[in-house]
Amino acid sequence: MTKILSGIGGIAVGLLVTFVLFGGSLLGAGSAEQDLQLKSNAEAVYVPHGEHDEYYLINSGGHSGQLFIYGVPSMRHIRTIPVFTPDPATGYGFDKESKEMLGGYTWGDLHHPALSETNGDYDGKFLFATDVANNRIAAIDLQDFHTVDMMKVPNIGGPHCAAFVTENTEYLFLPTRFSLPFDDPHASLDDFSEKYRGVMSAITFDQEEKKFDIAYQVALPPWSYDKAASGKLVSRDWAVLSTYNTEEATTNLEIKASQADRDYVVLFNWRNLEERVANGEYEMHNGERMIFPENLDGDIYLVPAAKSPHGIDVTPDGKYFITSGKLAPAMTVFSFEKAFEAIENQDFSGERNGIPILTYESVMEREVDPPGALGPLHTQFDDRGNAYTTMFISSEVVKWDVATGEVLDRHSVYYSPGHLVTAHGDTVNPHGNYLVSLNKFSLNNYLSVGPSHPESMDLFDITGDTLRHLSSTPVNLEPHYAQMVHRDVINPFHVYERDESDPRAVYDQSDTRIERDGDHVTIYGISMRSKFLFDATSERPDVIEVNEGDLVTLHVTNNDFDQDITHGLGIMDYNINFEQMPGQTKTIEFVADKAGVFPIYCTNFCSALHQEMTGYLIVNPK
Ligand code: CUK
Ligand code: CUA
Repeated sequence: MTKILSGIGGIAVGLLVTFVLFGGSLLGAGSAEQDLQLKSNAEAVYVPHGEHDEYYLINSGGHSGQLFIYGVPSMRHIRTIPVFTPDPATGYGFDKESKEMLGGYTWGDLHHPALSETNGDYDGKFLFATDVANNRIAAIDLQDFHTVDMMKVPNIGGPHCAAFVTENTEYLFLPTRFSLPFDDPHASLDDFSEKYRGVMSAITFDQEEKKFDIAYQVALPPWSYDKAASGKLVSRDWAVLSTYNTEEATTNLEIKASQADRDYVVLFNWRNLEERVANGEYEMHNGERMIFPENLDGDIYLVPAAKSPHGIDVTPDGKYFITSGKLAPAMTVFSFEKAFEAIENQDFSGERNGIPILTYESVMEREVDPPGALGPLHTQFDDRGNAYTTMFISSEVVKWDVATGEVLDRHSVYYSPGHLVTAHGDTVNPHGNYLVSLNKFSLNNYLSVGPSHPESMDLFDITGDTLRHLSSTPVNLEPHYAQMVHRDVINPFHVYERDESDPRAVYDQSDTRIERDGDHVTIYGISMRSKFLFDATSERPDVIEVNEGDLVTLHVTNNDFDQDITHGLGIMDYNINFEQMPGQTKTIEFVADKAGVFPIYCTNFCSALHQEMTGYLIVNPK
C-alpha cells in the first residue's frame, strides 16, 4: 500500500516520504513484493473479473500513429488511442476539430510516449508524443484519453524522442533524426557539412490552455540525434541527447555512419539556455528563436560515446546517464558530477562546430560489458539501484548494478527487444515490480496470421533477485517505447459536463433546429437513446434535408449523461462517421455533393433500440 501512496507523490512532502521509504528499504521486504513472489505465473497475471489492473501500460504504436493502452499485470489491451492517424471507429480525424488538428495527414510515426511530471514523477495529467514522419507533436489529456492539441514544428527533420519531459514538465526537447538544409532550402547534399543542421526544439505546453508553443530551437551540427533524457534532482537543469552519423554521411549510412569509433552525447543546460533566450541571445530564423552553439561560451558540450549510441537514460537519482552503443557491446555509465567538474576544469579534447568536447575519461564512470551480450539499446531502473538493459542482437534483458557494474541476471526475450519499461521507470521513483520488454519479432510464438507476425511483449516480475518471466503478449506494430504508470495517478472523468458556453451544444430537445443561410445549412442536433433529433418540431425530426452543393455543418450533442453511453453518427456513402461521448458535442462539416437519399445510423451500440437509432440525409438534386 505504501508503494501505491508513493506513486501518487506530487508534492514535495510526498516525495520526501517516498525517498525515506525507498531509500531506507522499509519497503524492500514489503508485502506487495512478497505477494507477487508467492504467486504462480498464472496467479500473478490473473486479474479477477471486476477488478482492475494495477498499472496502465501506455504503448507507442509506431507507424500506426496510435497509442495502445494495456493493463499490467494482465496485459489485456484496453483501448487504442488515435493520435497521428484518423480512426474510423471513433471518428477521430472525421469531425471538424480533429480533422483540422491532423492537418490532412493520414499516418504518423509515434515512437515515444511521455507522461507529464511533477517533481520528477508522473502526475497523470497529460501524455505527449511526437510524429517522426511529419514533425508533429501531440498532447493527450488523460482526463478523457483524447488528443487535445497538435503542433507542426518547423525547421526540423523527424522529432524522434518525446519521452523527455523535464522534472516539472517545463519543456519537451525534440531531437531530430534528419538534418536538413538550413538557410537555403535547396542546399545540395554536397554541402551537407556547411549548409545542413540538425535542429533541436524546446517545446512548452500550457496545461490550462492545452496549447503547445516553441520556446526556442538550437541549430546543432548536421548529425542524427536519437534518444534523449532529462536530468533529475542533482542534474535537473541538464539534459542529454545521443547522436549518430557524426561522420556526416549523406548516403549508405549503414556503412558510412558507422565508421568513427566514437559518436557523441550532447549535454546541455536548459535552464541557462532559457535565460539566454530571455536575454535575447538568439537570432530569429524562419520564425523561431534560434540558438547557435558556436556563439555560446558554455551550456552545450559533447561527451564522446561508443560508436553509434542509441539509448540514453538517466538513473533515478539523477547522478548518471547511461548510453548503449548498438554497434558496441558495452553500456557506458557517465557521471553528471564528473561532467560538471570537467566543465569547470575545461577538460576539453577539442571541439566540433564550436562545441567543446569533454574528454571521455573525465566523464566516464564505468563500462559494463556482459560477456556475450550484443546490441544493448535501452535501459530502465528499479527502486534498488539496479538497471535493466535490452540486448537487441542476443535477445535478452540484462540486470546489472548501477553502482558496481556487476551483472546480476539475464533472461531471454522472444525476440530482439528494442525498448523495455519498468513501472515509473523514467522517474525519480521507480516502483521495481514489473518490467515489460518490447520485442520487434515474435516469429512463431503465436497463431500464424501469414508471413508477417505481430510484435510481442514479455512481462517480468523483477521483485526478486532474478527476472521471472510471467507472460508473453502479442501487440500490433510497432511498440518502440512505453511508460507504465500506477492506476491511482490517473483520474479520468466519465461524462462531459454540460457546457452552456458552447454555442454548438444543445441540451433541450426544443432547441434542436436546422438553420439555412444561403447555401450553408447548420444543424443543431441531439443524439440520445435511441434517436437522433435534428429538428424536434419537424414531422420527421431525424431527417436532414438539404440541396446538392450545400455546405452542411452538423453539430450533435450526446444528451445521455451516463457512463459509457456513446453514440456514433454514420452517413451512408458520405464517408462520414463520428462518435459523441456522453455529454459531448461534436461537429462535422461536409459539402452535400451527391444528390439522393442517404441513411443515417448510430454506429456505436448504445441500447436495445440501437438499431432503431436512424434517420435520413436527403440531398435534393440541383
Ligand atoms: S526507438 Cu525504436 S527501439 Cu524510436 Cu526509442 Cu529504440
Ligand atoms: Cu446510439 Cu447506437
